[in-house]
Amino acid sequence: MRIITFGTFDVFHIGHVNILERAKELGAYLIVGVSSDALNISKKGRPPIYSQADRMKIVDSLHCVDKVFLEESLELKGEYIKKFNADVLVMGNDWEGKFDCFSSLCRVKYFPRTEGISTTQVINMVRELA
Ligand code: C2G
Repeated sequence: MRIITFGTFDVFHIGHVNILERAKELGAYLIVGVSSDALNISKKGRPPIYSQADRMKIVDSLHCVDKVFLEESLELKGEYIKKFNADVLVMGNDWEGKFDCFSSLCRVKYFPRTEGISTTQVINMVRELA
Protein backbone atom coordinates (compact mmCIF):
# COMPACT_ATOMS: atom_id res chain seq x y z
CA MET A 1 0.00 0.00 0.00
CA ARG A 2 1.21 3.49 -0.90
CA ILE A 3 0.15 6.29 1.45
CA ILE A 4 0.20 10.00 0.61
CA THR A 5 -0.18 12.98 2.95
CA PHE A 6 0.30 16.75 2.72
CA GLY A 7 1.31 19.53 5.05
CA THR A 8 3.40 22.59 5.74
CA PHE A 9 5.32 20.98 8.62
CA ASP A 10 6.63 24.37 9.75
CA VAL A 11 8.45 24.54 13.12
CA PHE A 12 8.31 20.74 13.17
CA HIS A 13 6.69 19.30 16.32
CA ILE A 14 5.27 16.13 17.92
CA GLY A 15 1.85 16.50 16.20
CA HIS A 16 3.65 16.22 12.86
CA VAL A 17 5.59 13.12 13.96
CA ASN A 18 2.40 11.48 15.24
CA ILE A 19 0.43 11.88 12.02
CA LEU A 20 3.34 10.73 9.85
CA GLU A 21 3.92 7.65 12.02
CA ARG A 22 0.18 6.81 12.01
CA ALA A 23 0.07 7.25 8.23
CA LYS A 24 3.05 4.91 7.79
CA GLU A 25 1.31 2.23 9.88
CA LEU A 26 -1.27 1.93 7.06
CA GLY A 27 1.20 0.85 4.40
CA ALA A 28 4.71 0.12 3.28
CA TYR A 29 5.52 3.39 1.48
CA LEU A 30 4.82 6.90 2.77
CA ILE A 31 4.89 9.86 0.37
CA VAL A 32 4.74 13.39 1.83
CA GLY A 33 3.85 16.57 -0.07
CA VAL A 34 5.42 19.56 1.69
CA SER A 35 3.69 22.82 0.77
CA SER A 36 5.87 25.39 -0.96
CA ASP A 37 6.76 28.79 0.50
CA ALA A 38 4.77 30.46 -2.30
CA LEU A 39 1.70 28.36 -1.49
CA ASN A 40 1.90 29.44 2.17
CA ILE A 41 2.28 33.09 1.26
CA SER A 42 -0.81 32.90 -0.92
CA LYS A 43 -2.75 30.87 1.69
CA LYS A 44 -1.71 32.54 4.95
CA GLY A 45 -0.28 35.86 3.80
CA ARG A 46 3.17 35.13 5.25
CA PRO A 47 6.05 32.80 4.53
CA PRO A 48 6.66 29.86 6.86
CA ILE A 49 9.33 30.28 9.58
CA TYR A 50 11.44 27.52 7.98
CA SER A 51 12.14 27.54 4.23
CA GLN A 52 10.66 24.86 1.99
CA ALA A 53 14.14 23.35 1.51
CA ASP A 54 14.61 23.00 5.28
CA ARG A 55 11.05 21.71 5.85
CA MET A 56 11.53 19.10 3.12
CA LYS A 57 14.90 18.05 4.56
CA ILE A 58 13.45 17.67 8.08
CA VAL A 59 10.52 15.54 6.86
CA ASP A 60 12.80 13.48 4.61
CA SER A 61 15.09 12.68 7.56
CA LEU A 62 12.33 10.71 9.37
CA HIS A 63 12.59 6.95 9.14
CA CYS A 64 8.83 6.59 8.55
CA VAL A 65 9.01 8.76 5.40
CA ASP A 66 10.00 7.20 2.07
CA LYS A 67 9.53 10.07 -0.38
CA VAL A 68 9.13 13.83 -0.14
CA PHE A 69 7.98 16.21 -2.87
CA LEU A 70 7.02 19.89 -3.08
CA GLU A 71 3.27 20.61 -3.03
CA GLU A 72 2.99 23.64 -5.31
CA SER A 73 -0.80 24.01 -5.45
CA LEU A 74 -3.73 22.86 -3.31
CA GLU A 75 -5.64 22.24 -6.53
CA LEU A 76 -3.15 19.61 -7.74
CA LYS A 77 -3.89 17.01 -5.04
CA GLY A 78 -5.69 14.70 -7.48
CA GLU A 79 -2.74 14.91 -9.89
CA TYR A 80 -0.27 14.11 -7.10
CA ILE A 81 -2.39 11.13 -5.96
CA LYS A 82 -2.34 9.76 -9.53
CA LYS A 83 1.32 10.61 -10.20
CA PHE A 84 2.51 8.81 -7.06
CA ASN A 85 -0.02 5.96 -7.42
CA ALA A 86 -1.30 6.44 -3.88
CA ASP A 87 -3.77 3.96 -2.40
CA VAL A 88 -4.65 6.06 0.66
CA LEU A 89 -4.72 9.82 1.34
CA VAL A 90 -4.20 10.67 5.03
CA MET A 91 -4.88 14.06 6.66
CA GLY A 92 -5.51 15.33 10.18
CA ASN A 93 -9.14 15.78 11.20
CA ASP A 94 -8.88 19.57 10.97
CA TRP A 95 -9.38 18.72 7.28
CA GLU A 96 -12.31 16.31 7.95
CA GLY A 97 -14.51 15.99 4.85
CA LYS A 98 -12.44 18.46 2.80
CA PHE A 99 -10.76 15.79 0.67
CA ASP A 100 -13.64 13.32 0.31
CA CYS A 101 -13.82 14.36 -3.36
CA PHE A 102 -10.68 12.24 -3.94
CA SER A 103 -12.32 9.02 -2.76
CA SER A 104 -12.82 7.99 -6.42
CA LEU A 105 -9.00 7.95 -6.76
CA CYS A 106 -7.98 6.41 -3.43
CA ARG A 107 -9.16 5.78 0.13
CA VAL A 108 -9.34 9.00 2.19
CA LYS A 109 -8.59 8.78 5.92
CA TYR A 110 -8.56 11.47 8.61
CA PHE A 111 -6.68 10.95 11.86
CA PRO A 112 -7.38 12.89 15.08
CA ARG A 113 -5.01 15.82 15.56
CA THR A 114 -2.58 15.69 18.47
CA GLU A 115 -4.10 17.83 21.21
CA GLY A 116 -2.35 20.82 22.74
CA ILE A 117 0.27 21.58 20.07
CA SER A 118 0.38 23.57 16.87
CA THR A 119 2.93 25.64 14.98
CA THR A 120 1.00 28.83 15.85
CA GLN A 121 1.05 27.89 19.53
CA VAL A 122 4.82 27.29 19.49
CA ILE A 123 5.42 30.62 17.70
CA ASN A 124 3.28 32.44 20.29
CA MET A 125 5.02 30.72 23.23
CA VAL A 126 8.45 31.68 21.90
CA ARG A 127 7.24 35.25 21.29
CA GLU A 128 6.08 35.52 24.93
CA LEU A 129 9.45 34.25 26.17
CA ALA A 130 11.44 36.65 24.01
N1 C2G B 1 -1.41 17.88 12.64
C1 C2G B 1 -1.83 17.04 13.67
N2 C2G B 1 -1.78 17.50 14.97
C2 C2G B 1 -1.35 18.74 15.24
C3 C2G B 1 -0.91 19.60 14.21
C4 C2G B 1 -0.96 19.13 12.90
O1 C2G B 1 -2.24 15.90 13.45
N3 C2G B 1 -1.35 19.15 16.53
C5 C2G B 1 -1.48 17.38 11.25
C6 C2G B 1 -2.43 18.19 10.36
O2 C2G B 1 -3.77 17.79 10.56
C7 C2G B 1 -1.91 17.88 8.98
C8 C2G B 1 -0.40 17.67 9.22
O3 C2G B 1 -0.23 17.51 10.63
O4 C2G B 1 -2.48 16.67 8.48
C9 C2G B 1 0.40 18.89 8.77
O5 C2G B 1 -0.10 20.02 9.45
P1 C2G B 1 0.32 21.48 8.96
O6 C2G B 1 1.78 21.57 8.86
O7 C2G B 1 -0.45 22.46 9.80
O8 C2G B 1 -0.19 21.48 7.46
P2 C2G B 1 -1.36 22.27 6.81
O9 C2G B 1 -1.02 23.72 6.77
O10 C2G B 1 -2.64 21.83 7.42
O11 C2G B 1 -1.23 21.69 5.33
O12 C2G B 1 -2.55 20.41 1.25
C10 C2G B 1 -2.65 20.67 2.60
C11 C2G B 1 -1.70 21.74 2.96
O13 C2G B 1 -0.40 21.39 2.66
C12 C2G B 1 -1.95 22.24 4.36
